[in-house]
Amino acid sequence: MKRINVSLIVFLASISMAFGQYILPELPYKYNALEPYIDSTTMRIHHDVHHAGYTTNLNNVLKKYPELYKKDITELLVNLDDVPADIKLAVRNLGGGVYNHNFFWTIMAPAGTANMSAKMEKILVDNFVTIDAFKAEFEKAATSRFGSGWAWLIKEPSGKLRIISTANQDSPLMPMEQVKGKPLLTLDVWEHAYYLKYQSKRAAYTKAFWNVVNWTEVEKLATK
Ligand code: MN3
Repeated sequence: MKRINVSLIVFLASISMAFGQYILPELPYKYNALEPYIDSTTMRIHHDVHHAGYTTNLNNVLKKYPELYKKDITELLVNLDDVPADIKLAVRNLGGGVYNHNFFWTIMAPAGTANMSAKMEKILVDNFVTIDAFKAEFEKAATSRFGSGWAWLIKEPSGKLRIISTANQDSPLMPMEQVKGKPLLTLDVWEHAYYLKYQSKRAAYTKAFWNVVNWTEVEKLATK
């Protein structure tokens, strides 16, 4: 069911391009589906206000250069250096916000519904020695990011998995990032992602996140 929903999001996103605007994808689960780890109110505000805002504002910024609507969001960010200078920073921030949230929702699932398979476990152990070491490094990337940003598990062009963090709405797709790769997993560490439930306890939010990772989706990305 979840897999179908993710495909549906991708399908709807491609339709939207035909109409010339980026669309806000629906969440692939209900607002309360990630309770008690991520609360319903946070999910509602995060998706309906923050993510919606990035999408609307990106569409507004691109009105001046409507040919850019033809690119899918990944293409827009990978080729950020081709974006006209007067809107480049806005596209970096808003386009990053659109892509990062689109992706973030798809790599989470209700607790217990998309557990880590033996195959996925082996991939992580091959790269990080133990699952605990993998989690510790990811948590460190999430908690040590100063201010707002994202923690990522990426697959480098060499095939090696690596953990990084990015500032603001930057992503590992963008040309200015020193370490680039295909995103496999991410965690939003902006305060709007956790403050209602966890207040300043970003580390507790980061640990709770492990309960709602969609390992089925992460494995699919890691193996294709
Ligand atoms: Mn966010």
